[in-house]
Amino acid sequence: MTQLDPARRTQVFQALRAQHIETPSWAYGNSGTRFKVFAQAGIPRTPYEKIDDAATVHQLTGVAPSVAIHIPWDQVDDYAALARYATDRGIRIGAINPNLFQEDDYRLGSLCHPDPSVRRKATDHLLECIEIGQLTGSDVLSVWVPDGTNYAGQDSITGRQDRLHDALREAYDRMPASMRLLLEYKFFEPHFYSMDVPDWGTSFAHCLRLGEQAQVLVDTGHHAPGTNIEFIVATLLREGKLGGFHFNSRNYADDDLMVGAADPFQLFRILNEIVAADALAAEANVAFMLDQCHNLEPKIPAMIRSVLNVQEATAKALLVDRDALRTAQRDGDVLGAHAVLMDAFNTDVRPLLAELRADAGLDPDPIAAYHRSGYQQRIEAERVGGSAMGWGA
Ligand code: LRH
Ligand code: MN
Ligand code: MN
Repeated sequence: MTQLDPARRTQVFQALRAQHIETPSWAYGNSGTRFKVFAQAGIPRTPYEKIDDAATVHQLTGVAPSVAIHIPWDQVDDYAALARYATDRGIRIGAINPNLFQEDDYRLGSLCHPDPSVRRKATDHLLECIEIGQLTGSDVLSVWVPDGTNYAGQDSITGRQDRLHDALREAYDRMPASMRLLLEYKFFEPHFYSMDVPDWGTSFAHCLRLGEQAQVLVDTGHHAPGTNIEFIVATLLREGKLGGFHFNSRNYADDDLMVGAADPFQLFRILNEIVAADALAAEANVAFMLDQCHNLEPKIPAMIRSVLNVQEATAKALLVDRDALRTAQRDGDVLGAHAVLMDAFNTDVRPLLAELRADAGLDPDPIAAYHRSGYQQRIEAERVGGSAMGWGA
């Protein structure tokens, strides 16, 4: 790597410090596949303990100051107290994720269900989550609509879109001005003929109708193989409609593996679009959230690894020589332009990030620091007899 001059180094460090990566409460709990959940030792027994784990990840990495929650998995009696608990530990509550997929009533859908009484129930849940957002100081309602059909003719595609719009409209109109509704899409699963929000275009269309506070959420694992996700990201950024990410890796479907594990180059290409559009800092309002399940690996080190992976991809994207890239692109220098990107991608940014952490008074190696901290031994000793929440229930 060519040595960064001091001014450039400061710029890159500032940009890296400005990026916040949100971890998901559910990734601290036990998870598995539909075949088996392998329980781990030391798993949080309450939403409070999930916050403890998220705060630990933030303490060690310095860039994960918020945790997304999932309702009702993280249901508590007093949400303001939950938010205070988080603040006391140096983090805050991030996105509120409604759960529209675990009720018997939702067999034929939630917000799109043909029966108005089921739609009412699902819409009320969104309203409840908006209230929870207000109580916890969250500014993001992150909606994934698991609805769809399994067979052609099962229901009216258009009718379902109309119902979806009506429900989202009601929720949107209830949100305070400080809140955003992020609409996540997923091309298949749990339904196998049609999903009601299968792609970014459908999400975008709904968000456009709803208004400025509605934006698209890109879960990297929710695309057909071969999809050019960075193209979607660039397009949404142009339209001011990129609300945020659910980062994870996938080899086959919605694998929810650690971000940057399966395809670090894809992650770099995505972050490259973010940096090119100057959308890294908090003011750009792009939420960098993780949405993963650590079925085999220990949860907290896996989460730290994931945060570091996003940070590494971001650092590489920041190292792209934008002037050289523009010149090569303007000159039609195909190989030259590509080489500019690859030079940045092939740079080992780990020493740079170690320096960044040392500057901030952090251990340069957060995973080693975690193993040395004794936290894992402590939670394994303390958290006995706890039941898993979410999928592990
Ligand atoms: C759906 C999804 C969505 C859910 C989360 C638990 O596959 O990505 O974001 O809320 O998983
Ligand atoms: Mn997701
Ligand atoms: Mn998913």
